[in-house]
Amino acid sequence: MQKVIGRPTGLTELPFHYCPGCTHGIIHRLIGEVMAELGIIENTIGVAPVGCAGFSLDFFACDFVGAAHGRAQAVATGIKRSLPDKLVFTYQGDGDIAAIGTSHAIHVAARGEKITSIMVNNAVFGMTGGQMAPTTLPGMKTTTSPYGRDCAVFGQPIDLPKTVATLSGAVYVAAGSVDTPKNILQTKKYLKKAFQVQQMGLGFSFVSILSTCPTNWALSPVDSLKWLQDNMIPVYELGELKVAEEVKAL
Ligand SMILES: Cc1ncc(C[n+]2csc(CCOP(=O)(O)OP(=O)(O)O)c2C)c(N)n1
Ligand code: SF4
Repeated sequence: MQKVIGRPTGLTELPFHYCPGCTHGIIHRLIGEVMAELGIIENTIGVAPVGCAGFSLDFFACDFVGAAHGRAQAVATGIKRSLPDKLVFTYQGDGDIAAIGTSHAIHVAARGEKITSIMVNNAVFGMTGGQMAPTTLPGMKTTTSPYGRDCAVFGQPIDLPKTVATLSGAVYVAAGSVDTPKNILQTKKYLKKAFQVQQMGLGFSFVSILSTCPTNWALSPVDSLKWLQDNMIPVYELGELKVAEEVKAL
């Protein structure tokens, strides 16, 4: 029988060990496919911090470096500046890039570092047990906000891609989701364009992706997708949030 679909060459053979229904694996697959289609696996270096997102370094077939919590973009900056011909990307959770790593997220965008950052937004700190993150939704119950996020005390969620889009060195900013086949395919297009922007040396490219955490949301995999659709998509606008003039020609 002819094999019509298989694991993309951008991924290693190791089976994912994420919780059932966790969409980190879908996002991994998209990045693996994009690296294979662009023919860049051998020339790419990924950087992952800690968190469930940090497990990614086992799964991608390119070179990978582990960084401290929140510091992936600083490490990626150093790698890219010393090896400018390499394609360098970071793969970070929202708790990582929008909390402890916020300063890097702002400054790499302001400086226009020629790297690509991918933020996986599941609205909580996943690995450590589902604590409230800067991305936690208003009223959302987490292990550290058992009565729901009180925005009068903790402020409104940070929509990081929108903030990054205001900075001049960020030339491509997109926000995707992996809740439906349509959104998965759309997110793949954003990821591909983000890598192409880096190939062209145009500036900083950033893709934020809405993702599930069924374990910490205490929902089934299917209910998690529905929860993401009903609660996250109304808060976090999807689409290409910034396409600079030089990127439009791509
Ligand atoms: C300096 C430092 N502070 C705190 C931690 C504990 N820690 C490990 S993973 C993590 C949260 C990761 O959450 P997120 O970035 O949202 O990724 P996810 O697990 O959801 O993929 C934290 C706080 C750490 N390892 N190092
Ligand atoms: S804890 Fe959440 S983010 Fe981590 S693997 Fe499980 S479902 Fe995914």
